[in-house]
Amino acid sequence: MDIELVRGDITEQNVDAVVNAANSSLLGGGGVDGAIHRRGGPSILEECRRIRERSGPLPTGRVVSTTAGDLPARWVIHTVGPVHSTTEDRTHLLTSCYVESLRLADELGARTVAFPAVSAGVYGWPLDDAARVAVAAVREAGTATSDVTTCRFVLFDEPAYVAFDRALRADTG
Ligand code: AR6
Repeated sequence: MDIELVRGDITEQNVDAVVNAANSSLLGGGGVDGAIHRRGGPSILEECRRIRERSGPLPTGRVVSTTAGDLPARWVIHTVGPVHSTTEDRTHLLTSCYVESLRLADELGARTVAFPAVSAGVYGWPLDDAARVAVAAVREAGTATSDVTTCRFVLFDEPAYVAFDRALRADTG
């Protein structure tokens, strides 16, 4: 599996699956979540509502998929990153977001997957650590996926891009 870094907007990526940094309600929010629902149109929220009615709130570290509405992708994989904590190590939950997203992408038959820096915005995860955890998780999970050939990290600003670039160079697999 190839790992790519792109500086840009995740809603503009021509990939099979786009990962959304959602919250447990699945009913939308700001950041990546807001952008995906805004650009993808109301069908994504409608599907999220149905999932929510059927299964309740989505626990941290877990994933569900919907179609991608008007986005240039086939699916949106919604995951809930952990809020960063200074008193408790929640790394395993952040790792789970990436591992479970790739597992679900594989199940859907997605070959290309775009990730944002999950938890690195509103949820307050320090950028360098968020990048390190993300890179290690996809490197590890990538060896177990059969269909996914490309994992693209889409970083919205320069500091995020630099942090992921550094993490990728440090973790040579
Ligand atoms: N494309 C790519 N990256 C983006 C985009 C975009 N269009 N917009 C923001 N980012 P965040 P979280 C970056 O806050 O920390 C929402 O309200 C952003 O700069 O979107 O997991 C949800 O509903 C940052 O580096 O996600 C939840 O309540 C990264 O994406 C909560 O925020 C993640 O920032 C989730 O917080």
